[in-house]
Amino acid sequence: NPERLIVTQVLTAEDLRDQILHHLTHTQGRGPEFATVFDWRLAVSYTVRDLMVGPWVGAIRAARDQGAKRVYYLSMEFLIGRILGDAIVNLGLDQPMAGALGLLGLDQQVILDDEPDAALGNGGLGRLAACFMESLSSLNCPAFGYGIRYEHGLFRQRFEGGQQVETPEDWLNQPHPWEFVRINYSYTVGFKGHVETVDGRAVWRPGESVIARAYDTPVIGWEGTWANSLRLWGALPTTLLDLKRFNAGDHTAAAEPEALARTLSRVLYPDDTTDSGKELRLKQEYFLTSAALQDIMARFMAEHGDLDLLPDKVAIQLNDTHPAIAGPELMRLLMDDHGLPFERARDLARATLNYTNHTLLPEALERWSTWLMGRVLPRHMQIIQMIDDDHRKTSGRPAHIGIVHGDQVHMGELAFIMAGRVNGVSALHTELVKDTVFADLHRLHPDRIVNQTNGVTPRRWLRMANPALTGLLDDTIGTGWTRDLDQLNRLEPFAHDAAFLDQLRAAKRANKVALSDGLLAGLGVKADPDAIFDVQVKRMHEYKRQLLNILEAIALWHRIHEAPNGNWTPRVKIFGGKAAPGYWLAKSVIHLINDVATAINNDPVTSEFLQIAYPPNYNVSMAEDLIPAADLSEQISTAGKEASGTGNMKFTMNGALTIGTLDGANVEIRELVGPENFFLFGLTAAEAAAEKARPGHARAAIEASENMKIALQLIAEGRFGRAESWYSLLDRTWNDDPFLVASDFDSYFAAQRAVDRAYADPASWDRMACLNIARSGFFSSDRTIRGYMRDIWHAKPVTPA
Ligand code: 26M
Repeated sequence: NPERLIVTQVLTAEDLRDQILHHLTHTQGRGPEFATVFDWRLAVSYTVRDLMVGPWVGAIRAARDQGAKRVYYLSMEFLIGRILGDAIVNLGLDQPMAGALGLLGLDQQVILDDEPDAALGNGGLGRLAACFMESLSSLNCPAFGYGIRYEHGLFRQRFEGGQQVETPEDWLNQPHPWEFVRINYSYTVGFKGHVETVDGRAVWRPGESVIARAYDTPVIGWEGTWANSLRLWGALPTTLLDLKRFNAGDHTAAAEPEALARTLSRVLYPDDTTDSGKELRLKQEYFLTSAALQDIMARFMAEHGDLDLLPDKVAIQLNDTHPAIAGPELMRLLMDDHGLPFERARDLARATLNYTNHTLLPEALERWSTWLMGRVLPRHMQIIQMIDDDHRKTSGRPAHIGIVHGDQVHMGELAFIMAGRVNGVSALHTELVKDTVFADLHRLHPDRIVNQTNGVTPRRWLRMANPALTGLLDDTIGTGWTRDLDQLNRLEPFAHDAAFLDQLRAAKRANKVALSDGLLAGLGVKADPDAIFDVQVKRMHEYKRQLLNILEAIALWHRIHEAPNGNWTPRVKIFGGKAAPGYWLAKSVIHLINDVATAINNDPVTSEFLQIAYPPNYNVSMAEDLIPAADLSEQISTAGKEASGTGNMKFTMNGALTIGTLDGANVEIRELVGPENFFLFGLTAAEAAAEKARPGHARAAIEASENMKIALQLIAEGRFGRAESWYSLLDRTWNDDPFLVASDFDSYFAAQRAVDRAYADPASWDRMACLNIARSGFFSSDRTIRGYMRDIWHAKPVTPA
């Protein structure tokens, strides 16, 4: 068994050096004296990849040989980030690789930083999919991730005059060493055309089609014994050129089949909430779903061949409604290709499919016009109508709920009705899903909605991103926490151990010094490592309330000015995040933060107490640098709006304290770490809903708050760039304030002053930080995946032969 030999033996630095030199010469085609950082990085990557293949092939073979149930995670986004560092950690190669690179005279950090992020996602939903893939492998759960191999991931962000400018991301402009192209795993995906009836069976004759080609990336689990595949589909034309048209002289039309294929997997849609109703987006969603389901059915039929077994052998998870066309598509395959009657197809599909909801925001719920759906996917539109009619008849539901409303198809309702289980992503969110968006469907199907609180992988977000803290943890409680994060509770006794707390502080300080150096070099911002590092990193959105944070900075700045000799706790506020290109208001907040930063950072009166840094182009790799260096985690969304959050969990396990509302998973974080170790502020979800309904709530709250008034006034006076720039923002805050910035302002400002006082007492702060780490074990995505395996997928781990 050739591929297993390599991993079972212990590799020395010399072994790895030889492999790297081998790949440099024979794969990269370079002599060491001519090699660039890129050449070396590829040689190192191929060396590491070689070690993943054995466990990968072994896992695929074991799952097939044992006839195991497979989990299929369908997601339009996988926000992976870099792969090399994570693979080195999971394969346990840290030590010998450091040695090998030392022997070659290479700087490991330089090599790792050369890898572009795989940024095939917008934010939380895409990063969750990536953490899940890693946990599925770490838990030996046989699984495939299915997604799209976007040529261009999430746009890159620059600031010009403080404003966001987007440029295309181009990660595939260079070889991607982690993927294996599978030219024999190709499926045809059709669009448009018409539906015929042949021998009493519906036959869809698509008017156009593309080929979906599989690109597989192994995802190696902790300790390198199992790897699953992330299978990303790239689009290819079915015919390269319409020769008839070309010869007739119509060269543009001749290239038409190629044009669709070239655009389909070209670019990730950069919205993280709103649905723009675009035909290409619908086509992308169907492209992913159709290719995945054809692949799933081909594997299932080859292994089992008996459709009755489908729910026993296949569990499909829909990451939000983006792949919700899977319901009608699976029914189409079962009815039109396999000849099953509607009811059997429906029952099999429902026993196989599950749906995760990630948001309650009404503007984020996907809807397609029946016109567009009928034109792009005519057979699916028929099946959707059949599903809706059938559901009305069998559930006795009231007339006002359902999938098709007037000329709109509601993808949330479609996903719910076609799913065996529907889940929310935090305890609070799941209750709100039951009470709001799906209240009616929940009444009809009271057992369908379940909770699976999100989690994050501790391998990437602790062991890899925070070597300083990892070293301390390993020395103090052993390494077992890496696979069993609950073991962090062994730190509890050390919360009163002064020597340990000093080491904890030293680890945090080392991370802050490294970040401080980066901020100085990259932005010219002077961040004192002894100041509070106060970090808010996430997509820019009104409900996440970056505006609340920057208004607090303005008010604080004003207070410091009033008493420049006061006992202020020095603070560095760090922001990171992108706005959707068409989200005008979110972009205006970016502009405001940048202009406020310029004014405040250059103010000699306050500069030792308050600095603001907003490094552009926040991404997974930047998160890996910022989160381990944070003292304070800003989780300040309007209660009831953030489904879960996952950044909040990463900060907690890296020893930052949270200032936050009772929203999403903050509720569970606070319960677990203890309310005395969490800075709570703001209205509850119920109070916020009531406040919003009160006419004139914004104006009343502003008038009642001296600090809020001052902050708005300073903006309106033009203290941070031209006042006209901020009119819309100010107008919305005074007159509408839909996310209750004003209502929560005083409570937030007071909580921040409590943070100041707490930070001024290092022993107490370090104890709180220690307890946050010790009690964060619940937020491992291993716990989340075990929950899905038990409650939703009924899947079991597999032992490789
Ligand atoms: C929709 C239409 C067109 C283009 C893009 C979209 C779209 C893309 C991503 C819509 C929503 C998208 O993501 C939403 C998201 O990231 N939700 C977050 O999910 C996390 C994981 O569950 C939660 O932790 C966050 O609270 C939630 O906001």
